[in-house]
Amino acid sequence: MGIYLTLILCLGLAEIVRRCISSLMLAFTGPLSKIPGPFVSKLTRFPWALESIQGKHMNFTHRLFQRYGDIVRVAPTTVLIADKAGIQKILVEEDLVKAPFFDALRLHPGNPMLVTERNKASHKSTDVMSATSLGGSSHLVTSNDTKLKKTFVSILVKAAINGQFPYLRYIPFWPQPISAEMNRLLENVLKKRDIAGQPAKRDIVQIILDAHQTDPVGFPEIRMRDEITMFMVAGSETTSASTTAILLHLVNNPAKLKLLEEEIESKFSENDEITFAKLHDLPYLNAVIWEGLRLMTAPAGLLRYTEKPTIISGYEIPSNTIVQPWPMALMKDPRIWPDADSFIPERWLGVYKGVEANRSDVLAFSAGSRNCIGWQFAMREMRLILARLVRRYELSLVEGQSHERRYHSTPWFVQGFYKVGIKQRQPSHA
Ligand code: HEM
Ligand SMILES: *[C@@H]1O[C@H](CO)[C@@H](O)[C@H](O)[C@H]1NC(C)=O
Ligand SMILES: *[C@@H]1O[C@H](CO)[C@@H](O)[C@H](O)[C@H]1NC(C)=O
Ligand SMILES: CC(=O)N[C@H]1CO[C@H](CO)[C@@H](O)[C@@H]1O
Repeated sequence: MGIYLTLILCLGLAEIVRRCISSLMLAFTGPLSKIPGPFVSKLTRFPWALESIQGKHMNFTHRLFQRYGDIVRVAPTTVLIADKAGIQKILVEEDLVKAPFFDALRLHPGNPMLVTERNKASHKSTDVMSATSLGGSSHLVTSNDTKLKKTFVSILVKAAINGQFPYLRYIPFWPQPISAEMNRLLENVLKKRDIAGQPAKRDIVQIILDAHQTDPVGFPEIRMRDEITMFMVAGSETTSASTTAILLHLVNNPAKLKLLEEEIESKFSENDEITFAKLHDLPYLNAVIWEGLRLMTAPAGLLRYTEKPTIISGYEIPSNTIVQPWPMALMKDPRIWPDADSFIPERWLGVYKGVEANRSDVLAFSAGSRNCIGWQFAMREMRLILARLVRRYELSLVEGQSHERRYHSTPWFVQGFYKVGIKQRQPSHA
């Protein structure tokens, strides 16, 4: 008996020693050891994992980049990149695969989904742009129901936890990504489809349902349900948070809001005239949207992965490293944007202080083969909401509100909403 116990203890000890040595080797030898970063981050990913889960890492990373430069090692095998060339290389030129993190984001373990697919897949053939709506969920943008928003945000938060600590979800009773509330929402969408399903509705839900009907084996029911759920989350919380952010900047900059009002009123004498098609080319409206996205819609979860050694931002990155572009740094980089922290739609209308703004530097929708599949859809939706709101109401600032946000896949407001004063406009001609 004693001899077995001793043997087990020895083996355990040997394993601990082996792990310590390999952690030390990883920390202090090889190409990653040359990348600047906090000392503890060389040894453990815990501090970074905690920051990511809380979604508070914007301040943290801001300090890191100021201290260490454009490339920082935040965990033994995770590197953040803040410079334009480096980010461009990761997302576009090398178009690196998504990190293993995404495997853990599946709503049901083992069940593939578009968003979590790691390799460049044929998935982009999905004809999302021909869709006209999200299937009844986009009314969330104007809904006052913060409970619903919380349901969506909770999926993003759980995803962040599962991504960092994938084994947790196998603990009995550990909350699963899809809550009962989310399931209820999905059931409602599917039920409505059964009743009203006759006319050919070209929305995203229908596209997914059709995919299941055409190929029930290759695209089984569970996949269909997961994809619809994911589209509801990916499409509505993001669009609503971005629209809110743009409105926030408008009411905080009344002179800019006035210019937008003038543009909308010069083009449309009535609210009903405002349609997707007519909104496409309004210069100031588009400028306002891009500027709002630039300031507030930096995604935090663009994790990519090296499968072979790659040079990024002047450093050799070995294979099997997570490389994480940090768009917030780029989108507010004073080297790229004059008056980087100010809301200046004019920079999108021509040369501003010697610089011409470039949409490629606003990574709200990411870039490369895995960019946002719904970005043009979201743009159309935001144009419509903003134009109609501005046409119908006088908007004003409600003072004293928190602007605090958390960043998971995309940002969200801690208080769950941002209030804007509204007053019905007087008809312009009596
Ligand atoms: C303002 C609104 C939106 C923002 C800021 C946004 C942001 C993003 C970002 C940053 C990514 C890329 C993640 C990465 O590179 O790893 C992404 C991917 C995605 N988005 Fe959006 N999105 C928005 C609206 C939408 C809408 C309306 C839809 C659906 C119609 C949608 C569906 C998706 C899907 C399915 C992906 C995954 C694509 C892939 O994995 O290849 N998004 N989104
Ligand atoms: C909307 O929600 C806010 C915050 O929960 C609440 O104060 C307000 O009364 C609600 N408004 C309406 C019209 O329900
Ligand atoms: C905008 O940036 C992209 C990507 O860096 C670059 O290819 C393009 O030439 C730029 N456009 C302008 C007008 O500078
Ligand atoms: C760079 C950055 O995000 N700074 C923020 C850090 O946190 C404080 C308080 O929450 C904000 O006011 C800063 O803007």
